[in-house]
Amino acid sequence: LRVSGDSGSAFSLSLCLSLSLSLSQIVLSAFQQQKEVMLKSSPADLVTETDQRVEKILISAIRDKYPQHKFIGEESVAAGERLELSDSPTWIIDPIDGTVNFVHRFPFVAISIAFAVNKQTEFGIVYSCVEDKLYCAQRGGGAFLNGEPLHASGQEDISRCLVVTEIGAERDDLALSTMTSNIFRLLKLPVHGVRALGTAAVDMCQVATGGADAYYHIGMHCWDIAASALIVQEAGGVVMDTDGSQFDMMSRKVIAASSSAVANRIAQVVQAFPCRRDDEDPSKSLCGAASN
Ligand code: LIP
Repeated sequence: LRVSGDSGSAFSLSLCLSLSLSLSQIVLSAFQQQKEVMLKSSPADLVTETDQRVEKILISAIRDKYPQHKFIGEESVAAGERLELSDSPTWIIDPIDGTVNFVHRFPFVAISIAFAVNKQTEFGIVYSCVEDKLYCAQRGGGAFLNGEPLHASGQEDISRCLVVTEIGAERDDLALSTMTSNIFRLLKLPVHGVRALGTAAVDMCQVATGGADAYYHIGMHCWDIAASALIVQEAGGVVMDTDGSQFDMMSRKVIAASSSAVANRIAQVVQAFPCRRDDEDPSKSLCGAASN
């Protein structure tokens, strides 16, 4: 892997690469074990002791080196920590993306780490532990899979696209009907197919490899996609909001695609159900955005 940039960012990237590789050993040894499963926002939004342990170790190791830096971690936020993306150097962490997969031993689980300064992602890594696939990108430095350069497919014809999305953790009627009708409308375009791996981070990285031509999701969180969004952009892909506006990692709505033509065509077809922004006060009512 080519680590470029100033010594600070190069060291930070090297640090999180070695941390994710060593922490994957904890994920992999727990992967085969029986797990105690806890619920969060819905019966399908799971967390295990391993999620919490990996995040604690990761944040503690980074904080030792960078005590002034800020953190947005999935399980820290779940435990009540305030979620705020400021201009400060901030690490955005999903310790196990694909926790339902992890619980069921479905082999797509990833550690996702992004590093942002002035609200701009400087580098991101997604380590798919069971596959031993390390996706990585530095802003302006390209995207790589296990050290090999990545390039999006460049596909511009929606009828020749393989599209990836997610079922999500929502189980209310509106979210489920919106999610299924989005898939129905895409299949009727038609597109070649629709896939879902159960981890937003690895899903989105398939667009960077060219193995998929688009990914869209409503309801995911910033930690699911902060790293993979940069990986797609650095592989020559396009990332934007499902309403066609500029990508906003806090909006919980995203399209990543091989080209602007495909991204815009998907934005015309998919609708978003109401969901609270990641940086919105949890006590406030759900945000609007029932449709684009
Ligand atoms: C998961 C996402 C996935 C989504 C799940 C869940 P987690 O993240 O990666 O795309 O469908 O509902 O949000 O909770 O495993 O880190």
